[in-house]
Amino acid sequence: MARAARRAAPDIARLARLLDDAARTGIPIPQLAATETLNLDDAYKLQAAVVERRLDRGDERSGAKMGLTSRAKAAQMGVAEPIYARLTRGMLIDDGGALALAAYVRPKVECEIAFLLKAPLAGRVSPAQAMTAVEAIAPAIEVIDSRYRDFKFSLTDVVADNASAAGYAIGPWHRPDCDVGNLGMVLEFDGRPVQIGSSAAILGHPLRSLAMAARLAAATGDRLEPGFVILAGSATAAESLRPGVSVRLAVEQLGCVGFRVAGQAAQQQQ
Ligand code: 0L1
Ligand code: MG
Repeated sequence: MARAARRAAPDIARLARLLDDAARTGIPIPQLAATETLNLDDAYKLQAAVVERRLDRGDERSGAKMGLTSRAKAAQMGVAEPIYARLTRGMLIDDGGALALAAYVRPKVECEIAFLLKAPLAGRVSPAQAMTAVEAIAPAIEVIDSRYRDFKFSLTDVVADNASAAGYAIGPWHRPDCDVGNLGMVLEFDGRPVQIGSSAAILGHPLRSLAMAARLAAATGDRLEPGFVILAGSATAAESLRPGVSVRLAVEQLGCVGFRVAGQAAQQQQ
């Protein structure tokens, strides 16, 4: 009987360099899935290697994010469960500050809830157990930006690309004594609503997403540490940024967060 050919191990260091260079230069690359056979484990290893390159340049870990947490987005990608990725301090955009478009390929924003941890979280925990590790809760905007041409990717591509994580802004922190299960969220561009949703769209309750982050961190060899910010995932579809626009997210009971978009995207300048 003919034996199945053994799959060659992917060259994680080479692929990490490709993705990291694309993120640094704003010049997108073709999908890895077109030429590489990556499984989900490979993709998470590649994600860790890409982020490690940032840390080697002096950036610091600041947290983690969950992606594809809304039913619509998961169905669009054909995935059964959300994905996990890493945040670094270099991705932080000041609330009320400016986002320099030139640093991105084709950025979009998402409406999120952020948790600040006061204790480590790992493995299988219930949403209620996850809550005991939360120091504070805030409204947050995530900036996503695919390093692949035309924002086209497979599931393993997007996991390897750190789930398109590219930036985040955090609004005022609140004591975790309000229920974030069903809060109204409105995203405005220049004062006009462009996305309206509820935090209930984040896996039914953002705390479920936090519990899942703990499980996926452990499963992918990562750790959720005290002081980490965890973005629970978007309550709405992502909205593309354009030059000059003022972005503001208002979340019921939690207040607002926002920034201004300055300059032009790297691709538009070529
Ligand atoms: O944070 C997210 O839900 C985005 C996950 C990656 C998919 C995308 O870039 O649209
Ligand atoms: Mg997101």
